[in-house]
Amino acid sequence: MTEMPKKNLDVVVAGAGFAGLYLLHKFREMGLTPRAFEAGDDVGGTWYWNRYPGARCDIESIDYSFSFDPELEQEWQWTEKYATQPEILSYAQHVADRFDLRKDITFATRVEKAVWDEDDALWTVTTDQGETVTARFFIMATGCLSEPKDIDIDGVENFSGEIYRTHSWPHEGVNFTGKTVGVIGTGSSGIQSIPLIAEQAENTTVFQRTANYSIPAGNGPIAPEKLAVTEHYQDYRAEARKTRVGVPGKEAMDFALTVSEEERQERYEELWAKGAIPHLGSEFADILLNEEANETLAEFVRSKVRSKIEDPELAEILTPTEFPICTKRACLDTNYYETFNKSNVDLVDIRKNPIRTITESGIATQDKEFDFDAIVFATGFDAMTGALMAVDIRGRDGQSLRKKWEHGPLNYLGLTVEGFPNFFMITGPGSPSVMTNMVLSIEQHVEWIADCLGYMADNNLSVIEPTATAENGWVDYVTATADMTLFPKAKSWYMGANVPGKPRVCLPYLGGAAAYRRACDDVAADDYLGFRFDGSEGSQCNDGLVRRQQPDVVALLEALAEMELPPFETLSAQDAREVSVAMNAANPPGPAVGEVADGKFPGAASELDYRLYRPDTAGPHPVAVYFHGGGWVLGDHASDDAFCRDLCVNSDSIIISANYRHGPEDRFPAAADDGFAALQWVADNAESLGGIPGELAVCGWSAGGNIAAVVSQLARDAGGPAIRGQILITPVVDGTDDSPSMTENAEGFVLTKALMDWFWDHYADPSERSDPRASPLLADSLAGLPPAFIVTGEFDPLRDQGMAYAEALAAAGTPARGIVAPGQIHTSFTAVGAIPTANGIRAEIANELKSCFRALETV
Ligand code: N01
Repeated sequence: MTEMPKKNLDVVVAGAGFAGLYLLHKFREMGLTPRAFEAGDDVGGTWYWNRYPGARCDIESIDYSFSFDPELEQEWQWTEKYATQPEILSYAQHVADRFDLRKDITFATRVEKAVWDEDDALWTVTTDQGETVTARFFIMATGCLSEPKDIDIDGVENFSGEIYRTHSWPHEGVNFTGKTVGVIGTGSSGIQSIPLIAEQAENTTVFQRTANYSIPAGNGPIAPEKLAVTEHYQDYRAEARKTRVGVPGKEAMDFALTVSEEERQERYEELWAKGAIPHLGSEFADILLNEEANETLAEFVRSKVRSKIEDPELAEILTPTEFPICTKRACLDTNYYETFNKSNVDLVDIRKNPIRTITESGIATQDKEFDFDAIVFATGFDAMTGALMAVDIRGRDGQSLRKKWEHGPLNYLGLTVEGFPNFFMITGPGSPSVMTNMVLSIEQHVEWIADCLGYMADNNLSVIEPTATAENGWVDYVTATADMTLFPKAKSWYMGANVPGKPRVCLPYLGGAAAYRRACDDVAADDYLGFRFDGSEGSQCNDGLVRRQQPDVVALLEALAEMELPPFETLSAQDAREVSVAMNAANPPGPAVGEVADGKFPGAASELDYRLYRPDTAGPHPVAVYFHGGGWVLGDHASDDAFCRDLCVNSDSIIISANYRHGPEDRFPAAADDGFAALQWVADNAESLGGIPGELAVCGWSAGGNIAAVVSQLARDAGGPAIRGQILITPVVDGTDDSPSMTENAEGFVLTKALMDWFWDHYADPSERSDPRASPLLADSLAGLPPAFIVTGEFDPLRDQGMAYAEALAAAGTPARGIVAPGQIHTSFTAVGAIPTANGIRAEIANELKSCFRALETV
């Protein structure tokens, strides 16, 4: 028998699904007094409520289970690749019984209100059964997909037949034999249930608004190789924690657009045969970032869908086209498409023939009236925030969570909310949650909170709350992460787009489980960065942002750290070049241009290579001579290929990437001399190259920015060629620089101070570094130079010298504009495809180049 709840508790938990169960177990282990309130009559959460026919998990059962207890892991045997709802519910019940958790759960009781009492530092929690308890901590463990979306179709109340909703299916089941059934909704719930409803019902009519991407689950007994992981479960779990999705598997570093069509198809066939969705979007690194790459997978799935449906018209309606694949949750099915080949199954495309109303006898669309014995609504959830906002949660000064989240769920780490002390969410918005294996994410949250409460106990701290700075920083970071992906392009529940009037923000954090875990761990390791604590001995707060670089930069830095490559400066120039070439080969390609042509030009001492990028528009075009980066040691005319393509397309200009001699073989001023020779040769040959004579600019990145700045000065001093503008991207302009950015960003951001020193050592003697041909900032005069646009990154050692050059040019009367790109590093700007958060700056660079050319202004 359930014991009576204690009135004064350490923790109140709302929900007894997987999250609530583990919280109770964990807190008990810590010697705390927890109590959970659960709206259902039993444990299980999602798996208690969603009992519709065909309900299964779309994460394989071995992955979708707790890892916190090795004995529990070993004693539970899953029977199928994808467990059914009843089996998962039995598992939850087993966990509850095994750890004797029911005695701390009050069933059939919903938390209605929770109010923070400032004076006593306690939460007062009220239930729908009229019960009130107080607790130091209040935790919402109510799940991401538990609050149903309201039915937003008129006339439901008029229907005289049976109404079913997939999320709250009758426990006794439903027998559709001999019945005429209408099903509205073709998300995961609809796609799973429709084949089984259609097996029983006399006639089934499916109302589809948006066709979804679904792949066959290939369900059956667990494959022997998967079963084998249970022999080393803990290693397998450790591997899972290092992944984006929380399931071990391939997370590719290569790009759909760089491999051959043949390889792509082969890999997609393998994915299809696997019948699993977690790694669908990570088969190639660009699938979720690049529409063209995404389209290759989407089209593959479409062709499979078409091949399963006999009637071409039906096939067309069922073929998904409206959103990039994986930007809405992909579905796993068993005979979904095949079901539409049955003569007693109909499909109504409600985009073309919208539902007008539910009538007494069925559904009236614009064109037709349908009579049904039963209607099934598989219309989804008010996801991620719905269940949290269903409870009236009041923080400091009576502030309500509903009000605070009016425009989107402000939160820190998806775990906490500023103004709501001692309040936690499990898998809340702002955490990866639904993008991952939920059980793994639940465990991570429970363990992080438990550690945090342990830290508070050890340090006599009683109240925790995130700061506004940390919260705003995290929300921005989550948004920036989403913005670099294709997710905002879909009207999905991830984006809050399925519920009318809901704010459009990306609800989950899309950076993946592993990156998220690192962020949470970094916060804890840094004295709980971004949290304020109060306790008997006073307050403490280490305020700040857990992630200061752009999300793709963070991901890049983390990936590089994991590779443990030897620093360039510890290698010989030759070895460094080889590593650099190998790294370059792994980069995503740039966009297609009209023409790429290689050729030779006379350098200052010998013939040198160039690569010309011509736009796909009618010429002649203005021309920019481009100088690659690589510290005068690495790289060549082709090494910034993707960036040159991007610049060519976006500026509608010819880009001529000219090589130059490198150190240590050819030291200062060889590179500068070759740069000037390239400029002269292009100016002299503009017309034959397809350029507009006189419409000439220079551009360069890093050491190439140095050469572009230097040749601008040389051309001024030599009386030509005339240059319309200089575009300097994180340029080296001062070999004597010891400004703050050189110290602040000395390590950790790819270009280090040590590497910069190594570059200089390979290029110019210390006595030569003050020469303006090495350090253009140190020139006697910066007047009369071409207008300059200088871009640097916030975390670039060369940031301050770049900005100093912009200021010095402007002070000398040369038009100049400098910008520091927030959260970017030295290598961000040329990393087309790999650093999408720099796309905006790349567009600005191209625009600046375009605006240099007078000819274009008059076109
Ligand atoms: O809900 P959904 P779900 N008129 O929102 C349609 C998880 N889950 O319950 O796409 C007509 O995906 C709506 O149309 P549209 C999983 O994460 C997992 O199926 O908005 N139609 C859509 O077709 C999943 O993503 C599992 O145009 C209306 C459907 O209803 C999430 O839960 C199983 C409509 C809703 O699809 C939600 O899935 C089940 C209207 N007024 C669920 N309103 C597994 O583990 C909505 N629709 C396998």
